[in-house]
Amino acid sequence: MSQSTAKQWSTEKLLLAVGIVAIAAGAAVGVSVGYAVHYEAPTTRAFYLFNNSLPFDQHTWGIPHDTFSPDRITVNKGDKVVIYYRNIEDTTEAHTFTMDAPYTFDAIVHAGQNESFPIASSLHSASNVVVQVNQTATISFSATWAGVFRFYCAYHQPTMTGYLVVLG
Ligand SMILES: [Cu+2]
Repeated sequence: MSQSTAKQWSTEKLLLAVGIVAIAAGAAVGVSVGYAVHYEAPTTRAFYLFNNSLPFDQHTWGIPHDTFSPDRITVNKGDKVVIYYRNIEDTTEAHTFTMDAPYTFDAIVHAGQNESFPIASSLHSASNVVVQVNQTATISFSATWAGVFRFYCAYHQPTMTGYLVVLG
């Protein structure tokens, strides 16, 4: 009896069993780490946001060629969001960063291409900030509400639109 049992556990089966146990253990560790990361304390998440121009004729297509890059910002509820918004136009075209209720933000607009240049303007609890060519804006707010929220450029609709995804 014991001999036949030993026969059943051939090297191949033993390796298979060890493999399955290893995969199961790995998955358990992965899930545990996933939960630990998911429930970690709120943190500050920084993003660099740019305007982008797609290479098509706006008059032919009847829509602006402007878009956001990136056009998705994903955070956890409770995070502090900091967006470094840059107008990298090669023409004298302004863009806005605009959000609808419930989100508002604080924004500091810098006159030059980086934050060391003198401040052009400062906004508190704004829902719209205009950034001229070569200007940058530091936009910050807390991700208080979970859900999917549109952010957009008021001058280039409907194409220059992005979404803030707040995981609850
Ligand atoms: Cu725009």
